[in-house]
Amino acid sequence: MVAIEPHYQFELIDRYLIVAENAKLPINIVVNKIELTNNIKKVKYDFSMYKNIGYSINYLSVKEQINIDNFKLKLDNKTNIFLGQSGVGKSSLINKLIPELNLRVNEISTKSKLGKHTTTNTTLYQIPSGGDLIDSPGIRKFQLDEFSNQEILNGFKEFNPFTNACKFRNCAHIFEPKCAIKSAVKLGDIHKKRYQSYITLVSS
Ligand SMILES: Nc1nc2c(ncn2[C@@H]2O[C@H](COP(=O)(O)OP(=O)(O)OP(=O)(O)O)[C@@H](O)[C@H]2O)c(=O)[nH]1
Ligand SMILES: [Mg+2]
Ligand SMILES: [Zn+2]
Repeated sequence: MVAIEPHYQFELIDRYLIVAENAKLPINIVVNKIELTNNIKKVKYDFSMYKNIGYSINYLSVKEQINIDNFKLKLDNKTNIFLGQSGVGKSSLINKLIPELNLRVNEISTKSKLGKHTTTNTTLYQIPSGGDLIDSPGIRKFQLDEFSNQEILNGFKEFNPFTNACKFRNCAHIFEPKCAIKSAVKLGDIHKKRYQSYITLVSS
């Protein structure tokens, strides 16, 4: 889950995707507080990169009740976990979906636009009609320390069809010649931003 405020960051989204892909979980990307943008076209353009990979993007406003009922249908009778930066509205959304809960939520800072780490524990709540919602604390620095470079690569699922076509079997897709991933980036089959994100994450 990301939001217009605090403003979404692609590298952070990619970190969440790596975790979820490696856990082999079905993924929904949620963009909350959509009523705060005056340029929805730009927002949709930004997320077209993820849509083209095959992720489903859900534009919501918990505050203005936009798209909530539609989104709820995707959660019914499943166990769902909400991951995202502090202040994006995870607890607010869960409150909207299970109104009798009344979870604590908190204004984001007017100055930094960052959340205040209101939720401190990961807790599972049952949807009365079936299914569960798991609220989690917004993680300040989402580290991938325990992930190998191969696992990071697996998190970029659109790279997968190309990896066998590299000249070197142990290609890391960074400095090697005749790298199929790099060719795909040049041809526009892999988005430049995603490739840059991959390089940053495997080098850190
Ligand atoms: N403008 C606007 N504000 C929203 C929306 N959804 C939630 N908020 C506000 O965003 C702030 C943060 O919401 P929380 O639900 O506490 O965020 P959280 O993701 O649970 O944050 P942590 O528990 O700190 O990880 C609150 O002031 C909410 O009222 C929305 O759709 N639009
Ligand atoms: Mg919370
Ligand atoms: Zn390669």
